[in-house]
Amino acid sequence: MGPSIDRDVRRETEAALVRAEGAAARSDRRALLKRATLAGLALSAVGGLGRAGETDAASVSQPAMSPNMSVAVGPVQPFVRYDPTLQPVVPGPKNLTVSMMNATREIAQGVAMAGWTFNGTIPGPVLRAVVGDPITVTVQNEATTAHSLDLHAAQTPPDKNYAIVMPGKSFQWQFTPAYPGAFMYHCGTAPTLFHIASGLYGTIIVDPPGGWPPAQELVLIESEFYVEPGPGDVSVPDFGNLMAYGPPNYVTFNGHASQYVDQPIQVKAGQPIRLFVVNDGPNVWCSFHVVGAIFDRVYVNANPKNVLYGLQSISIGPGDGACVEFTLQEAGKYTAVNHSFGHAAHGASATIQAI
Ligand SMILES: [Cu+2]
Repeated sequence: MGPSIDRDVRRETEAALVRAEGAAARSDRRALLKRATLAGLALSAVGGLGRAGETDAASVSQPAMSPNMSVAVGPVQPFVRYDPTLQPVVPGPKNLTVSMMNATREIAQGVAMAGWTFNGTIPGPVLRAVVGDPITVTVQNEATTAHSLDLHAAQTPPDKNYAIVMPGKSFQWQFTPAYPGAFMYHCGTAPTLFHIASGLYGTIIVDPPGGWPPAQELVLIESEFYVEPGPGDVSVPDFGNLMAYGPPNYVTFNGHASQYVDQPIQVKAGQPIRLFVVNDGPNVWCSFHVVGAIFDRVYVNANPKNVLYGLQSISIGPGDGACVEFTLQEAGKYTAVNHSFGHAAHGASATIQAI
């Protein structure tokens, strides 16, 4: 663990501990400290948020109550299947706008979670660009808590361009992606763990110069949810369980535990499939496999220079991505899973129907 990562972890943990102070029932501070210490986190100044340059994230919109209460419970939005089809892109300048919004959405059949979203959906919209595109990013915070946008496709000082954006404010910056890939984006506001688990995550696909050969292009974003009962029939993110490294309640592809089992992803048999898989975590590893298929080619991080052949599965850690290419020669129902089957049993399963 490098010094800067160590510092980030410590900062997040400190902020988390302070936020948790008001949540006496579930998030006893001493227990959290003990768990954090057992986890080997160096806590030089637990509860101390006064260091220069680190006060903004922690001091805004941090009511003295459970962090769970900082998600706004609203009416449950009607379920809409997240379209796994990847839209094509052409090279050129791009304007990418994301807006943070409160929303209460279904994450599994009959389970609605009050959370935070990019553009109203969990995951946020799939963004796509090409290496060399000049990209203008606009971040609009329409939610009620301070948020930010961390774009893994960029190389930029995070303290400058992954800035905290206050509710009602917006922020704009530019970058030009240098590497192709299937990248995560997420809110980076402390505690990042809580902001990702509350729904603020998505993916940006950066194509190589010249693009990819024709194929049926799909995207699956794995993430997991940790929830506890909230007001009424709505669940809320379970901050205590998150901090305790507890098990997730649901592991999902594209934000819903059973959407592609209930409504399979349809593809054409005998024609190549290119599937971008991004693991947005926040914690769980993905051993991605398609039952009945072998990946002809796997591109680590979805960069065509990182090619592997004939794989049964590909390991994708949180905050990482891959591109898998395969062809389903015979019609039938094939199942994409996280082959760590405890996670498949909790929702990381999708039916791909070849017709
Ligand atoms: Cu956030």
